[in-house]
Amino acid sequence: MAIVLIRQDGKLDLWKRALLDQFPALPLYLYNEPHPKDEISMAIVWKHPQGSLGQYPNLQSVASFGAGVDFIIEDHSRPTGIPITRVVDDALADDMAEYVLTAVLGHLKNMDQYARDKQTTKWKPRPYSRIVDHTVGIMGLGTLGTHVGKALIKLGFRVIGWSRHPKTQPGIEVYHGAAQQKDFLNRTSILICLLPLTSETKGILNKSNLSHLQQGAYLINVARGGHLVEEELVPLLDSGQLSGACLDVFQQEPLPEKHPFWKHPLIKITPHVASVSDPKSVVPQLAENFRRLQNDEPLLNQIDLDLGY
Ligand code: NDP
Ligand code: OXD
Repeated sequence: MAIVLIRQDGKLDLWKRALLDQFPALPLYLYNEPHPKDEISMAIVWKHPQGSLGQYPNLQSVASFGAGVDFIIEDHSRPTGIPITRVVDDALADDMAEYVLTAVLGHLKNMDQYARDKQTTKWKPRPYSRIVDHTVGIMGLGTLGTHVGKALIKLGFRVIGWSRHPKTQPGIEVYHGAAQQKDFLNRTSILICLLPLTSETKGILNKSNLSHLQQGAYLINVARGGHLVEEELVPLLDSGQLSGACLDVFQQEPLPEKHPFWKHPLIKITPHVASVSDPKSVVPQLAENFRRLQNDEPLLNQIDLDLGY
């Protein structure tokens, strides 16, 4: 039994070193080096080449290097029914909360506008809003959404959430399911998307749904680019239905140079860095799952294969 690491973003060696530093005996191969395909029982992947999982006849589990698994679900070359695991990690959740707090507070105090004013040496005080003026709505109240919600509550924000199943979360009024989506959106002045990308959530940030938000609402998408219908965003900004958007994820990454989002003054762009898996912190759960696989024990952080998250 052995592990193959598959990612194409230049971080393969970093992860290999991190795994072997903490677990020197792990039988580990990189996908772009010669390796015995029939020995591979676990693939750890991040945006791997689609179809590449089909080369491993004895694959027993696929692990995501991150929290999301959409790119694994999409790869139908993997053996059906094998467990898929994802990262659940305190550092990842803290990083996400810090990113979202930065975006939210920057929006309240017009920080993007002042950055633009600086470029034209414009001295122009602008009206700002306060924490008490806002209701933050979090779409996707799972591991990360809940952690972000708690951080916002600590600062005094009114926080509401939306999930698939009914749930109680102290300090957060939770809406659930399609039937309550509109009521949730109606109350929201700052929307944070922290949903997994699935067939049900694809395109959920569309003109119709975003039109239910409070007039002048602010959008923060830190989930996946596929949630946003990109061509519908600019008209919503230009009409004033949305006052701005902070986007960390895009349908195509890197965002193409000619994409209209780059030049739009009300769109803040970051290059998929809201929270990045930290090898030191994440390696123990990956190694533990390999141990469990070898011992035929249930794996940590498995997704529900039917729901796709
Ligand atoms: P979880 O699986 O813990 O939470 C997902 C949440 O979404 C749950 O509350 C779930 O509801 C809800 N949900 C799923 N489908 C629906 C639906 N159809 N209708 C309503 N609610 C739904 O995921 P995480 O919090 O760990 O991560 C969320 C996403 O964040 C990841 O999938 C990834 O795409 C993204 N991410 C982005 C990063 C970045 O740097 N930009 C970094 C890390 C993650 P319920 O609780 O009822 O099941
Ligand atoms: C993740 C991500 O899913 O970084 O972990 O997007």
